Amino acid sequence: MGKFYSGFVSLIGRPNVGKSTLMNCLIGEKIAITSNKPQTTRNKITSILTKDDFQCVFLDTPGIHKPKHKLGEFMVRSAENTFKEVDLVLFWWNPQTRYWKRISMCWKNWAM
Ligand SMILES: Nc1nc2c(ncn2[C@@H]2O[C@H](COP(=O)(O)OP(=O)(O)OP(=O)(O)O)[C@@H](O)[C@H]2O)c(=O)[nH]1
Ligand SMILES: [Mg+2]
Repeated sequence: MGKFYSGFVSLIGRPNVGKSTLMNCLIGEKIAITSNKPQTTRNKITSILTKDDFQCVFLDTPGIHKPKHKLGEFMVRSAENTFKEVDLVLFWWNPQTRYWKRISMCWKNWAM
């Protein structure tokens, strides 16, 4: 029997960039709600892709935005919290934004 690989992958980015659509595509089923309205995903959604030689757990997350209320704060926090749970983060991001700098700093702290 060959090697079996497994890991956790978080999907992170601005609202409405296609995170949930990509996860559904990778899994081959409609697990997460998708729509053309930003902030459709309100909480972390987990799905598992199992193949003969690997298993991948995807974490779809709410879009990162500047929160205007408690629900928004919860959504952004639930996305950022996945950083601590995963082996890999897939980012949809403009690297010149301030948020990206903040994440790079957080990432360094977590990696130490
Ligand atoms: N043209 C195009 N549209 C896409 C693509 N992927 C997703 N969309 C559309 O973009 C919109 C948003 O898709 P979602 O998957 O809901 O986006 P999301 O990043 O999960 O959004 P939030 O949950 O609000 O953060 C939907 O109308 C999708 O049909 C793509 O690759 N190309
Ligand atoms: Mg979504």
